Amino acid sequence: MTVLVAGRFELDVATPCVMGILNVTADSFSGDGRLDHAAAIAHGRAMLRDGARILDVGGESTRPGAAPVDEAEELHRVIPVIEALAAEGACVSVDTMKPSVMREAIAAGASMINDVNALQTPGAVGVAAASNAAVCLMHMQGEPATMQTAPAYADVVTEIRAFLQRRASACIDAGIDKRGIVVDPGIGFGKTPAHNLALLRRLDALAALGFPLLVGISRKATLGLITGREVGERAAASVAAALAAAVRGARILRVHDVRETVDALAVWNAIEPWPASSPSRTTEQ
Ligand code: 7PJ
Repeated sequence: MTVLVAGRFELDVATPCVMGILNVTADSFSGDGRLDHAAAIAHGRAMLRDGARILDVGGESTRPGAAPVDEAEELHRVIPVIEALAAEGACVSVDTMKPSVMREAIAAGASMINDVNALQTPGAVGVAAASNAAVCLMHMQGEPATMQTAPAYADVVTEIRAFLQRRASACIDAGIDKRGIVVDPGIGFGKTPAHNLALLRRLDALAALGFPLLVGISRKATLGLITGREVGERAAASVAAALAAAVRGARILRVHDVRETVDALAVWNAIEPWPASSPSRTTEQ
């Protein structure tokens, strides 16, 4: 499966592409949150210029221990940003767990729902099915407040693969277009560094589900552990991890450092084209 249908877009994911992270938060773990709408919109435009194919707009931090954000505040943060960037022709994803925010974001022009809770909140699947937005189904063990306390799996790859298959089937049964489903192992969401590395080594097993695979490891703690670097100094580590994920089958890389990641993918692609490689592009229907 090489085309992802997301709202009015058809994204060619035969070659890996980049999703730029646009946090409209005060407490993002990576320290890049922007509560000011104009600054967030400007950053979104810059990521598009740098080669991002999708902008992932989020108003509620899901980092371990983050404070929840109420619905009105989340809407206030993300809707103006989504509206502005979608109106300029961007393929915008909304990073939220709340069905009401999903609905408003789609009305504002979002083409994709990125839910770290894999649309398990009551009402979420219905909102997605009633739209033509793509969905990213991410695995998380536990919930953000407590997920890093004691993550445990009998077999992390098998369990996550089964979970993603189950959620994708539930979405298809509810009427969501299977060409709009993306799956994601959820690096760092109820996982130890060893779990994260095991998943990255076996991404092929998740790619085999047949849905485009999204990986988000940008600036995460596992990279800090490996390099000893603070969160603001993990760009090189993030690019290396994104490239390794792409080589193992990831088709969408969710990153902060868009330009660096796009360049790294382009160089890899020039040396060692991906199977059935064609220039990655997005067409608007
Ligand atoms: C992820 C995400 C991820 C998806 C965050 C951060 C922490 N969504 N939202 N996958 N991580 N789909 O920005 O690094 O890995 S929040």
